Amino acid sequence: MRRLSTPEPRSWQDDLAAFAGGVERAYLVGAEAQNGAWTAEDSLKELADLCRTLELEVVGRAVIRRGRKDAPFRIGQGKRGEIRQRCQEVRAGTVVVDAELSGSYQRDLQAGLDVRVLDRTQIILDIFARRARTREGKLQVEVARLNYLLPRLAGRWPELSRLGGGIGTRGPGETRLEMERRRLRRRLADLRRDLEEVRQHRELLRTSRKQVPFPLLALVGYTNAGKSTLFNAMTRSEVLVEDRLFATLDPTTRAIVLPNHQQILLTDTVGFIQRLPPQLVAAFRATLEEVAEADLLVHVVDGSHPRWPEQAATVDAVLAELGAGDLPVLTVLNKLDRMPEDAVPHPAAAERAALTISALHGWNLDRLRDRIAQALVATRCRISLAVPYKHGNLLQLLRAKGQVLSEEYGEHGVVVEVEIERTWADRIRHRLATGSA
Ligand SMILES: Nc1nc2c(ncn2[C@@H]2O[C@H](COP(=O)(O)OP(=O)(O)OP(=O)(O)O)[C@@H](O)[C@H]2O)c(=O)[nH]1
Ligand SMILES: [Mg+2]
Repeated sequence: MRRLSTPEPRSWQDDLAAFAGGVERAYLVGAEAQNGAWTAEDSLKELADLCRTLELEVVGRAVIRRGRKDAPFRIGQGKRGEIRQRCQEVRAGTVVVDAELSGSYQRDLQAGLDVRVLDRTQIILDIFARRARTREGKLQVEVARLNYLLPRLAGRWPELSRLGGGIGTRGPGETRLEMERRRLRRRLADLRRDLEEVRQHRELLRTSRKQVPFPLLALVGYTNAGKSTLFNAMTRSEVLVEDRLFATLDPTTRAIVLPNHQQILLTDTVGFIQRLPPQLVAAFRATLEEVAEADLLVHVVDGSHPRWPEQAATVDAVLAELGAGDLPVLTVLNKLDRMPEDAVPHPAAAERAALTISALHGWNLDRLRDRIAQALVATRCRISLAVPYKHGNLLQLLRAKGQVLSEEYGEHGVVVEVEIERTWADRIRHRLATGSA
């Protein structure tokens, strides 16, 4: 078995490269009463999928009891002995815990179990690191990983830190830790600066896209629900589709034409998951927030997943957190081909889902296109606005984004009656009110 209590301190670059290559055998440990209706077993199944995405071979699992739902994740001595023995029997070199651990508890467990211990957050961060393709995606993931690592640096060099005990002295351990922290903070500052540059460039692209008078529709949903498959089917593209979690990280946008000849932009986005690590939400906020700029969301749900209502509720919660909670949503239950024909529909299905489809087989996609066109009509409103002459560009925007019904030229400006997307009406009203034309 691999020894882990190596005295040689690992640098954070080693951590970033921790999974590069090699199949490892992993033993999973979950806790009861995890998250609302999710059972420990459901959550462990998802963790197993996450591990497989990293080519970790799952060779066993255990569930620990927890007194209270919000109690910290702790493995008692007896259970530790059991898990340690199981790991030896199944030759597992890694234990993956279905929780986020503090650095000190992770080290404590590692010593007690005599195997490498990883937590759920690390697994998700590593998947994101592998999946990131664009420069922005890569920078964001690295920021998230460094933010995970920073509070966990202390105690990494226990042999050395102990030397730095005396008042006024700075032992070599402490110095090493401080050095490492400084290095990390400097790196974070560099990354943030690079990100800012990339974002300014993207902001330009976004602004120019906004001049295009097409409604924007974003596909959102739980990871592996079939968003990219649907995106490909509707746009005849070949975005990466995989039976793996978080296949898509970087958003892709394409134009499509609806049956009523209306042209729209469709965006494929990153999937969500329960307990999405906060470091990732923070780092990806800018990308994720673009979802909030859509005119309509199509929420793709994997209807063949036993926990789809919980997955859908998770997606609702993340959307609300991103400020997209009020956008109009069209929910579709996907993977119709996998749903048993005689299954009794889930009570949530009728009230939530507008349509049942199979993105893979192209079933009901015509109906989906019609529903999208209808929903887009419903997102439009008729407004009358007085636009001062100095805001000529807003007048142009109104003409581009909406359908102008009448224009009356007065002394101070033009009174325009227009039919337009609600989101655009709000944006233009806001710009008129603040004078930020
Ligand atoms: N049986 C069946 N499988 C489907 C259907 N739609 C998608 N899939 C499969 O589901 C898996 C995930 O599909 P993706 O399109 O990559 O899912 P996604 O929502 O983009 O996932 P992430 O990018 O990871 O968030 C793939 O193996 C698809 O082939 C469907 O209608 N029926
Ligand atoms: Mg995808």
